[in-house]
Amino acid sequence: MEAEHLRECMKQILKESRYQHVLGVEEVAVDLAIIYGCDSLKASIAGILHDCAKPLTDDELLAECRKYHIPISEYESKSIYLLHAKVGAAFAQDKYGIQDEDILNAITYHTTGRPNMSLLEKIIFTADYIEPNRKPLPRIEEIRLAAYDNHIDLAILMILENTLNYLKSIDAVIDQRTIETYKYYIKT
Ligand code: DGI
Ligand code: FE
Ligand code: FE
Repeated sequence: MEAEHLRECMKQILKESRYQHVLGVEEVAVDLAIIYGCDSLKASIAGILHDCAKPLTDDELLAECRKYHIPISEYESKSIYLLHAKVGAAFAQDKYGIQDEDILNAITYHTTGRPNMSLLEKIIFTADYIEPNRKPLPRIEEIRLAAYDNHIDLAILMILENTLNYLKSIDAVIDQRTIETYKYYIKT
């Protein structure tokens, strides 16, 4: 579980642009860990590994779900790519030797979030969205400011609003977990 080794592994399996995204997520996750008082090594490792199942095709993701006995929700069966999060956590454990539950949960919930996220889960969810290599997104400066200025829950709420608006605009099926997460963070 050495960060440099895991980075090297990701460099091998991810295309260059995705690898740059991963380095960006890692860096922002470490920043946020320092700001919010989270373990920065855990943030680093979760950041490096969060998209480790991203290169898989839909068929490969489904095959891995069978292999690891990962349950597939109704929403995941309609948007198979969502499974890169759960399969990523299974790979983190099985291929990269990660045992820490909090790191594994941060990977599992990095796409939809979930209500009442742990600090590390919040950090990875947020860092995935605000890392500097992302193409321009609505209100991104405002979201970055909130995240770096002690208002991570507000950043999470704005990210969820953006994601829901974007998914509605393209008529995508919205995962119930994303909606539950939004409902939770709008109350905090
Ligand atoms: O893997 P990344 O691209 O770094 O980021 P991600 O894992 O957050 O995935 C982002 C995509 O997932 C983005 O296009 C929005 C989509 N997404 C997020 N929540 C949902 C969703 N797609 C569907 N269908 N339903 C959701 O609830
Ligand atoms: Fe992802
Ligand atoms: Fe990502």
